[in-house]
Parts: sequence; structure tokens; C-alpha cells
Amino acid sequence: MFDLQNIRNQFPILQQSVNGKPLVYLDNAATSQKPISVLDSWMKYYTEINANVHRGIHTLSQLATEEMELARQKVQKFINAKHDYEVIFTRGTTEGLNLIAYTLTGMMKEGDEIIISHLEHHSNIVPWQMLCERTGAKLKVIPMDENGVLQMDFLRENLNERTKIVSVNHVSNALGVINPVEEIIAETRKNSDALIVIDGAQSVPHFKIDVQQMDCDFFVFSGHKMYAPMGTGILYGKESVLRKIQPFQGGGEMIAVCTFDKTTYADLPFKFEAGTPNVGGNIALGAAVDFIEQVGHQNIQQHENALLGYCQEKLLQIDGLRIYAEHAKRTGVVSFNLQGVGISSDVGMILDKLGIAVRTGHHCTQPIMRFFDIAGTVRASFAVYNTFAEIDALAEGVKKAQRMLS
Ligand code: C6P
Repeated sequence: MFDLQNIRNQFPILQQSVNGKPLVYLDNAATSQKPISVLDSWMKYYTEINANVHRGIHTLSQLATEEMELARQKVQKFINAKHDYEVIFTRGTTEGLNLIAYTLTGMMKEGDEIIISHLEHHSNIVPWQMLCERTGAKLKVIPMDENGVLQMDFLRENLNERTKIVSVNHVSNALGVINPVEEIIAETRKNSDALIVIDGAQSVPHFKIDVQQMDCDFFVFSGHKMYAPMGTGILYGKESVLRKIQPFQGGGEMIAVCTFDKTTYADLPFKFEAGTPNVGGNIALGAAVDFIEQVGHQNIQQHENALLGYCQEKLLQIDGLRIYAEHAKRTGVVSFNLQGVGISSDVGMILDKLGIAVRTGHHCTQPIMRFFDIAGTVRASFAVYNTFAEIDALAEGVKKAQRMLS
């Protein structure tokens, strides 16, 4: 049974007013709110078992270690990784992508190629550009059409023995477009030996992920967009690949033996987890996994798809409103502009006065904005706790903004 009111009751932050109006939080692609179970789990760690992990013989350290390793196992099951040691704790998607790009440096040489897509967030562009600068490799970009749909012919024509990395997002944060990652992975496997990286920041909160079925080499995501605290994230890597590549950072926790002559590295996953981790955050990420599983992936997807359809329908009734990638297969996001209103943040500010939180601007995807020849969009993005009444409030707010700004 999907009980929306019960779900909303679990999010204390949603009960408040902003600028004298009930908060309508539609900025979930930037970060989601956190349920009480996640907050409690974080609080419990700091009030009852705060200690460093994998280091102490004392009881608290052992309890903290057990809890964090339990969270790792929850994430393993959540994304269906084969082993828990394929799950590496990070600070988020950005760190995961930088970790991969940095650690693959030794594998790349001049003339090698990296393929990304036009739909990427800056964090899936810049680390690869930096890798190209370090190694002389070349970046290729799968183009998109007016609907935000990737042109798969380009990928097919450009995959070859020089392709070393293919890195694409599962869902575009700016447009909500769901990319055909299964097809991208199948084509890549057929035509090259490239390593495949999937940025799952915007897919993990919305639908069930199965990394084994997907057959990617890496899958990265942030905890804070899936009801967990900020500063948490996951890098999944296939065991065979993780064993071959070098660590990202050196320090405590990631060594087996350290001498001044030579240091050997710890086994997986610790080889990639130098320094004290975000123990409380990682444990609370486990609680966020529990929350999602209790609500149920199917319920989440059904509700969010209904919200998306309703939002699109309501907004398209407004004259002069354009939804970007309107006809593409999407999830979680409606990105739009009002004709004659050049600055999306003006709309965002009026909505904020009405208690409605949306994101405006380029959403860290300047190449997408350049494609549409705009500076930014207004983006409404959904989570499982959003309601149809909130969409009505958004539509009324946008109409008011239109009246005020045109
Ligand atoms: N997108 C948004 O408002 P971090 O900041 O490391 O948690 O996530 C980076 C990132 C990477 N890939 C995609 C597809 C993303 O959406 C994001 C974060 C936020 O759209 C903040 S810019």
C-alpha cells in the first residue's frame, strides 16, 4: 500500500512554511530531503557509537565498523553488486568520477579516446578533460537531437580499438532524459574493449539498479539525492577492474604494509578508502536504502511518473511555456522556460516568494544550455513525497510569474 501522507509525515522539513506559505519542495534533483529514519540513524551513531572504524579493538570501534560494513552490504544488495567489496564509499558522484579518471591515468596514452555525451553534468566532463590533458587522449561527445535524445549512430561509428573509456549518465539532471545505457553498453562491448562508467546520480533515487545485469564497469552515485546525508556516495566497480587499477589517494586504511622503501596496498574495498570515512553518513546511507526499499521501487516509480505526467500536462496549459526534451523518455524532472522571460532565476525568485523551491540556471550542464541557445531553465524535480497539489501550486506560481514578468 502506497500511503503518501504517511511518507510525508516522515519528513519533518516538509511540515514548515517558507515566506509564509507551506513549503513546496521541488528541487530534489539538487538534493532530496531526509526521512526521520535516516536522521535517527545518523544521530544514533553520534550519540551511541561514535568511534573510528577498522582501527580499534575497543567496543565502540567494533560496533561502528559493524554498522558501516552492514551499510555497505545494504548498498551491495540495493544495486545488486556481486560482492560487498565492489562497493566503495565516497563523498559523492563527483568524487567517484574523479577517482576513476585519476586512477585510469596510467592506462591511457596519446591518441586514445574517451567518449561521453552532450547530456553530461560538468562532473562527467571536466575530469575526462583533465585526463586528456595529462595523457594526450582525445574526448569525443555523442551529440543529441532537439529532444535531448542521444544519436546512437555517432557512438556506433566512433567506437574502435582506440576507445578506452565510455562514460555517460543514466539520467540527465538538466532534462530528466533517461539515456539508453543498456544499448550504449551493448554497443561498446561489441565494438571496443573500453571501460564503461555510468553516472547514476539521477537514476538511483528513481528506479531499481542492477549493475550486474547492466554489465557496466563502474557505477557512481551520491547519497544526498537518495534521502541520505550529504557527503556520502558510492563507487561501484567490477572486481576484475578494481583489482587492476591503482589507488586514488594514499594514507591510512588503504595500506597492507607500509615501509619507507615500499608500501603494499590493502585489499578491496579499503584500497580505495584512504583516511577516516564519513562513518555516520555511510551508516545513514544504509538507512536511506532501507527507506527506499520499504516504500518500494515500483511505488516510487509509479508515483513519480504520475507526478511527471501531471506536471507536464498542467504546465503545457500555460501559453508560451516550453518544456525541454518534452517528447523524450524522462524521469523526475521537468525543465522549462517562459517565452519572453529571458532569465530563469526571475521565475525562481517569484516561486520562492510563494514557498516553492525549484532550481534555475544551467544546472551544471552548460553544453546543454548552449545547445538550446539559452542561459538556463527553471527545473522542477520530484521525489516520492511530492503531491499533485504541489504541482497545482507550481502551475499557479508560474502563471503568476508570467503575469509579473511579461
Ligand atoms: N547534480 C543538480 O542540481 P555531487 O554534487 O557530487 O553530489 O553530484 C554531481 C552530479 C553528477 N552527475 C549528475 C547527473 C548530477 O545530477 C550531479 C549533481 C545536482 O542537478 C547538483 S549540480
